[in-house]
Amino acid sequence: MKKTLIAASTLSLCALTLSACGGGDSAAGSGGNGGSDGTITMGFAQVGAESGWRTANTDSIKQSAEDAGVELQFSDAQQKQENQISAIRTYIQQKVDVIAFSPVVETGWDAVLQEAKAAGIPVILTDRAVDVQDDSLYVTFLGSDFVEEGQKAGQWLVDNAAEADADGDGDVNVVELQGTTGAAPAIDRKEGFEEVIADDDTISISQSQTGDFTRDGGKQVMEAFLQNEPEGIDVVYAHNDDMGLGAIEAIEAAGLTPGEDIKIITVDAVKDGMQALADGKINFIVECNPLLGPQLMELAEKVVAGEEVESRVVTEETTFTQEQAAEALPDRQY
Ligand code: GYE
Repeated sequence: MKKTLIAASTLSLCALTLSACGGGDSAAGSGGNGGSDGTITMGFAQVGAESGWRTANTDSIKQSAEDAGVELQFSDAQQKQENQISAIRTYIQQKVDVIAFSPVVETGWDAVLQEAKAAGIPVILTDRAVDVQDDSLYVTFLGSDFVEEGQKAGQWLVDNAAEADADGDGDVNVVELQGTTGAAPAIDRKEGFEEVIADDDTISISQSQTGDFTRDGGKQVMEAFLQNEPEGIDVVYAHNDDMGLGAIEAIEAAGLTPGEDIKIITVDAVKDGMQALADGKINFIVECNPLLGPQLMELAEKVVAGEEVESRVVTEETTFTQEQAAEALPDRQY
């Protein structure tokens, strides 16, 4: 409440004097309140261009900024935390009205977020969460519930365990392709999946490694998994479609049939993944919506205007079987 009052009075002062109104000592709602013509400047520090999901996410943010008349400063960190930190520092120097970013990993953000707070620039987390001591270092977090996504993947496997046991030996042997080490979706998708499969003692994970959310990474790690266990892998659980698509290439190169000899579960539901699902090469996909741009711009406008926003905004998502993918594909936007 106090924050709203302070922010509201800052806003009316700005309206009266039409000054730049930068500065302030709280992260929430005390940014530049837009330029003198009301235009909001947003600095966005993107993770990279590692996957189809990320490309769709970047397109959504750029398009929504244009639609909302938000002036966007955009940077691509090539999956490196130090690049993201220096982009955020540049945005602080430029005195943007609001900073938004999708943190490549969860930890190591305290210092730079304190600098943003000291400069009075509000921060919105999109897509991925951070692990910081002080939650007032960001205003809100817009993105999926990754633990729930992992649970949905695990639940499909529990429900289809008998069918997934392709070699019929009574054990469902899973290999896991993890996302980027230390990233929120990698940590949480693993946790949610493990929690649910723990209920079924026929299911276990024999090998688990990062493929860094890339197609190439998924392919290489799957090749190694197959070398270690030429027989007996029943299921691949990939933390995104791209790694699952890479695994398909490795499985086919080993003379096996993806979707039959080895079942594949992935997360994202981007077009290429949905096509492979409809073609029978993937067995189940948990959706993760990358179209966060419109909600991000709405939140940014509110935050810059000093309005209260929810501290957590969760995106709504579904799941797809092979039949559902074939039906949904023609209208799929990404
Ligand atoms: O699932 C993956 C991307 O953070 C939700 O990052 C995002 C993940 C997405 O590289 O494909």
